[in-house]
Amino acid sequence: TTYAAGGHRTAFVDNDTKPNGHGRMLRKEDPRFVRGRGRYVDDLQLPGMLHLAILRSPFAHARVVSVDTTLAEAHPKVRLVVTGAMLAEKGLAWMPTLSNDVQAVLATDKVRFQGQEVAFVVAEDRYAARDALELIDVEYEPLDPVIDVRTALSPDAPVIRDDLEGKADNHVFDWETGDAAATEAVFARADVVVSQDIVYPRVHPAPMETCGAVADFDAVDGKLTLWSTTQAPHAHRTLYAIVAGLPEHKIRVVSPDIGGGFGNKVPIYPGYVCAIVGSLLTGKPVKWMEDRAENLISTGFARDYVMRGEIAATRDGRILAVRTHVLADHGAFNGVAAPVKYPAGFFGVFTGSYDLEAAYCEMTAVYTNKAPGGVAYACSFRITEAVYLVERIVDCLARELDMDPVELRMRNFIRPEQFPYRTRTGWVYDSGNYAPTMELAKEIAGYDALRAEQKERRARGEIMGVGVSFFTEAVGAGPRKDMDILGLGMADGCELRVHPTGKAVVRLSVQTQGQGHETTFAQIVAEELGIPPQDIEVVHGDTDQTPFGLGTYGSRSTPVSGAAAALVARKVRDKARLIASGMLEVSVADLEWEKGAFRVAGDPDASVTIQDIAMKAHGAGDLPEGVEGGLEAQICYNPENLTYPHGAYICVVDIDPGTAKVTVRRFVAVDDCGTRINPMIIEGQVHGGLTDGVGMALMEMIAFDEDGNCLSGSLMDYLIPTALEVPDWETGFTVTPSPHHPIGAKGVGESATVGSPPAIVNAVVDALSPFGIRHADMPLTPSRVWEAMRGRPTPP
Ligand code: MCN
Ligand code: CUN
Repeated sequence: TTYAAGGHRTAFVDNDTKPNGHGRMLRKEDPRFVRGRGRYVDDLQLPGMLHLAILRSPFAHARVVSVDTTLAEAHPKVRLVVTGAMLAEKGLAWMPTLSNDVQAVLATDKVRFQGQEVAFVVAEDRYAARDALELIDVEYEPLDPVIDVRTALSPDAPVIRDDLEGKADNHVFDWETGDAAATEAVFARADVVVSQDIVYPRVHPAPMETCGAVADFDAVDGKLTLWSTTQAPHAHRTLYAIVAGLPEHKIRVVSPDIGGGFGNKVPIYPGYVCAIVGSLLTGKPVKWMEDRAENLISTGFARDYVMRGEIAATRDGRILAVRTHVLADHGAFNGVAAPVKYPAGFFGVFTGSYDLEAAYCEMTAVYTNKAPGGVAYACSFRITEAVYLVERIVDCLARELDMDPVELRMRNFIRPEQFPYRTRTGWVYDSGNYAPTMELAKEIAGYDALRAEQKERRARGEIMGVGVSFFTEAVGAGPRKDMDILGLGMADGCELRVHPTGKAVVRLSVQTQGQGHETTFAQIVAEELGIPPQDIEVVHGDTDQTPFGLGTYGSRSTPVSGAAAALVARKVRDKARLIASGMLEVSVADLEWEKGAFRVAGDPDASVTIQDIAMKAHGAGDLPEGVEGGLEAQICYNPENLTYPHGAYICVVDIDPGTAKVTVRRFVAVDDCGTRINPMIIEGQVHGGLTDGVGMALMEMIAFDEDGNCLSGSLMDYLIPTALEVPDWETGFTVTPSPHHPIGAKGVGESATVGSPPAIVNAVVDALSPFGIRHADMPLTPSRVWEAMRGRPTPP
């Protein structure tokens, strides 16, 4: 259901309109996908291709005593067996992670999490490779594992990373932001202080397509081609170049169609490196494709923050300060993908959408015997955790003050005239206008009526809750002065070429995983040049064909590459203007641009279209003096700041008193991502993110037993929502353009995943308030809610 501003249900807007620029438009890529013609990594079949399978550790923590590969090597279809010791001889047993740690490609000394890579087999087919894994005999000497993040730093905890020189504990980093003393002073004089322990459990992005790669090393020209499931082809190529010592022009990384990324495909996994080694050693193309269990157990997890939130306020509901302490579980290797300057991602925006006097966060990150990762699953670089923290704790305060949670938020919003607004932790919010967004959500939801209904239902013994959240995100990393991944600055190239007949090709460094870039980037160029989006081809995901840039994550494609696409189109337009002045024999100053054509001011009949100009640029005859032939341009865009989208969400839940099952009855999401390029795609992004939110709030958790066995290695154990678990989403929008983005657009890809979990949990806690409950940790499964209703602590 879609609502226009003002809260009125709109008739379904025609999806078949063909906007010559921004607007609703069916996705150009979908004819391929709905016909089963997508080209994914696993679809690739190369002549002579071999298949790779990885042997993984059954233990969370164990010494590797010996690895015997004799029987596996004797398997008739096996071409190669590689162990950690063999990689160590070539100096390839360890690789850098995206956060300046190192991670074992194959274990040499110890295994440090269940599912860690120990050896690999390359065989003639996938089945033989898998069979041969069972012929490898590994002797382990089990060690005590560190599973509970709260005891990881105790003096008697086993040291996980004894590979690091002089490492005598499981400490990764300490980090702080804000002003501890100022915050303490505000807390000391506040009327009301509320504190709450809040856990954001470990979850997993679980994209439909697991991770994989095909590596093909051509020994004759010395060139490596790697088709891989990557969200950042250029960054990956440079890292392979550095690790392997190959020049970049001898490495081509191709990211073909990707079946969902959600951050899972940002890191470089040992499997990619194994595939490369496999191809180098066999001289054949080698394919590696994870199965579901491998994906869930061994690849990039998300969240895993144990937080204590504190909020200080006046009695009449003026929020003064927020303070938090966080214990961050980073698993066995620090594989977090975050800009170097931000070891805790953008968690610093935990001050939320509120105008505070002070804020402070203190964080300790530790190693445990669990899979590495840390930033994934529509995280907006840890903003998901930050928003959850502040939106839960604000709700706790509302309860304490006996104040309506919407009212409390409205009273404390940063006001429109305060933008650009510098937060107490140093982030500069570019623009925002929060109250109208919240008002619209209230109106669509019929908030006051819902509260009246809740009262009636309670009187009848029914359990109904209404939850609210309001978020501000920081998306679109760079600028490059502040942000880099391992020294690579976060700016994006873009190239645009208009062919003689007026068709165009735009080349991007970002890579779609389902977000519809082939459509929206064509629309961005169409809006600037007036060439129909159908006539603009988007090329991405191939380092040989696209300019350098840092890739898709943190909803940065529209804020960074989207800006680059608009500016490169304007550059082409500037050149087109020069050519048009020659064609119309007037000075440039006399030309007016009207989407798709230049016309002579005051002479409506004298005009040339962009297509005419393209032909002229390539055609016979003279161009104005100093103008080169061709109609193309390139750019490298370095954003001035992040963009700060916001949103107001309202969730209605019912809880079955007999089974404690939570049903999300309604969900209203009003998002503000500035200028909207394709509203249909935005709605799709929001629907997906809200569904993620239902999963995290009610169903999903990567759990471990005390030995470090991962209990969530299949989709029977790791539950993800389907259409059956979610309501008919009700969405609305407001538009507050970004002042520094050339078309005023802000990112939106992760907004709903960030904003929805607190709304759902707030609704459940609201429903349970008659039971005296102020907080319960996700996922709010029936058993957890059942225990909470009986005043018992959360079961594991
Ligand atoms: N868009 C728009 N107008 C805006 C903002 C965005 O029309 N003002 C459109 C964009 O043009 C793009 C889409 O919405 O087609 C998302 O844009 P953006 O917010 O820039 O996010 P990215 O394209 O950088 O996508 C990344 C983001 C992240 S980080 C995760 S995680 C996530 C998400 O996108 N993973 C996804 N959404 C996903 N959707 C799908 N289908 N699959 C994933 O793996
Ligand atoms: Cu952190 S998940 Mo998205 O940024 O690729």
